[in-house]
Amino acid sequence: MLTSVLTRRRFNQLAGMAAASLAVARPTHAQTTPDILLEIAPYTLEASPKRHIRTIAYNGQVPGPLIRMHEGQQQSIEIRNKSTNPEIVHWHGLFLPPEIDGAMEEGTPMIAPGASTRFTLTPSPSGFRWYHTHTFAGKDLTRAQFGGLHGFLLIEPRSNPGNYDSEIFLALHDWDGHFMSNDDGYMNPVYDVSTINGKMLGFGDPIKIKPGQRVLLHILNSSPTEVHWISLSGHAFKVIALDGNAVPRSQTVSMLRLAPAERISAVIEMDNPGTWVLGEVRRHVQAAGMGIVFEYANTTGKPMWNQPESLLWNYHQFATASTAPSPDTQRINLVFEAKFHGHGNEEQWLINGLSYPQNSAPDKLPRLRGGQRYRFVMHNKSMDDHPIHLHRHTFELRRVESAAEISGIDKDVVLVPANTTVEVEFLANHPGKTLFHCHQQDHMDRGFMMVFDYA
Ligand SMILES: [Cu+2]
Repeated sequence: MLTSVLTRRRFNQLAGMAAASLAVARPTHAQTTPDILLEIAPYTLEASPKRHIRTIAYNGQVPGPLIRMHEGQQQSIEIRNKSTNPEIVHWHGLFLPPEIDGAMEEGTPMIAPGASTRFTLTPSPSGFRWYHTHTFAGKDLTRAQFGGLHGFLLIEPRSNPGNYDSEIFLALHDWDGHFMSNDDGYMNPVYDVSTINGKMLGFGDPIKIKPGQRVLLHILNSSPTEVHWISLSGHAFKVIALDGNAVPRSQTVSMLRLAPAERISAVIEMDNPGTWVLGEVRRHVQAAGMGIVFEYANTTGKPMWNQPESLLWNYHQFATASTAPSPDTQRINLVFEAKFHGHGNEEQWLINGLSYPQNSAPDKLPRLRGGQRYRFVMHNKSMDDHPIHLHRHTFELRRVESAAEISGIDKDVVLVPANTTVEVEFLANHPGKTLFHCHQQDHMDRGFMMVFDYA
């Protein structure tokens, strides 16, 4: 308890510091070397020799550096913004105070161009997390999550059985987006280039493996807007964790589905020597570059791609049958809708009839109380699927698409398909402002956010 109090005071101090540096827009000169230094600066990504993408990156690489922390072990962080726009870094999946969580809607200060910020954080919970920018893109489809500001974050557990020989981290991303009007008149981003770890298929280094290895794959969908379906030809995935949290029932599948911001950890038995493609199942997305080559030692030849046999994906397969719903859980209805502004125009997104920030006014906001367990009953009354993210908390999937109640799947993002209802439960045990939003950048930019607050 004492540590958390001290930490909190420290955070407040540091939040003040960051605000000061925003005002003077001048780098903070640190006396000691931080544990983690992130430098945000313009960068040209070579997705292939013919595809150069001018973007913004962490430490001159896309994805940013893989950050490993140990659960509960305090880390000092320094972020330098050498770009020309204010920036902010969100630590996705961690339980951090709102002052440093990395959303301006929660009160984390933005870092002005040329300025730096320093703070400490105590990482929890363990598992596969990530860090990314949390700014506004609007009509500029090179900014915010459309760009290169994302990276892997692994919070090592206090003990790790380590039933694998090597770990591989892969990030799926889409680039060079432009808005296109679809049949119903809605504007959606479409992309010319898709990459895994910043490279188009055939242009990155192959992943070298040895027969008999057990590889633990950590895969992140950092796409600004797109759901992706992934398969590794000749192999299957034994899914052990969703969004970094162990699933109650591991299952072996031939294809993974990842909505924006979702992560999957899976073990692959490397028992089929050859040269294989891991890639997007949809042909046109793989043709745009979303693939990477797995190459066994002493094999040559053209990488092989086979369409997976089963294209089924659902969350249920990893869950256990439900435990009885706890009687003291309070239900909160959240209705998602689009307000259409006419053919070729961008729609506005509404939660319970209002966009952010109107929906988060004290008289409109569902009231939460610390220590209480809640069930969000999310009714998606739109024609789009939405990857819904709750900051600073983990929720448990309880019902997906009107199927039977389930339990045991803890996540921080859930895809709520069009015209369905999804129910999740969480314990309100991280007081302060908490951002709830659709992780699709163009949707959150057009009002699909809400900020809860409780003491
Ligand atoms: Cu959405």
